[in-house]
Amino acid sequence: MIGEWVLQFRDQGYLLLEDFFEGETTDLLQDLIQRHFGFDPNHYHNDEFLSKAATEVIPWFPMQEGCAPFKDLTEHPTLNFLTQAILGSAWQSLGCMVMFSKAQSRGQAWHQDCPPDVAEVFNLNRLVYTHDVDPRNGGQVVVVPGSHRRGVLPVGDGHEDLADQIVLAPRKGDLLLLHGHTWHRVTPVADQPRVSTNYRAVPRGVPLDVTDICVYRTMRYQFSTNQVVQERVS
Ligand SMILES: O=C(O)CCC(=O)C(=O)O
Ligand SMILES: [Fe+2]
Repeated sequence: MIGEWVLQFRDQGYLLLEDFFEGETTDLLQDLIQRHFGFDPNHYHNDEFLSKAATEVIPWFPMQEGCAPFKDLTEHPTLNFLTQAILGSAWQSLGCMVMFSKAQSRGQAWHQDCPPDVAEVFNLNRLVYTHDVDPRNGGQVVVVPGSHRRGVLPVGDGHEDLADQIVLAPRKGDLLLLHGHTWHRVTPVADQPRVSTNYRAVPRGVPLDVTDICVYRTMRYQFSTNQVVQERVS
């Protein structure tokens, strides 16, 4: 089983495993997330819209606050076994980030979590879904299979449909593995807020700040300095 998953991940640059986590685990995390953000769809104004942002997500780093249930998930045996099978031994965790999208927000534009300049220098993104992504509400994850081997995401519009994309609607308890060079985005979100939680990791020897620069279709953006480090034009 794990062997097939690894082959599929290596080939496709992503792997969606349904019902990977137990309901009890994800319910607890979802509850903590709701408490943190005040998860009330009416709480936020729909017309609050950032016109220039390629991506509209509010982050939370619960492990930095010692929130134990998020840490407990890092001890999940199958998750760790699978991570080691993909990354090799002595892989390192980059912690965890909850990403909250308000109602009527733009999702996340096409991006690569880290620059694809060197094939071996990448992160593994392990995404945990604590509620169903309902396609009627948007927030689906769109990926281009095999794009982790296709180099830099082409310049263009952040939410344009690409010919060979596939659209995923992960459900509560699902695990989505994404290679950091895989082209992916999150479609705009309608009336209900959306959350996902990432646990990123890197193989031994890859710098722990590998995801500090994210590649969008219009720019390379550095989070630590909040700066566009490269404008991309066709
Ligand atoms: O929220 C998602 O489903 C995808 C998040 C994502 O692109 C990321 O964590 O880098
Ligand atoms: Fe991403």
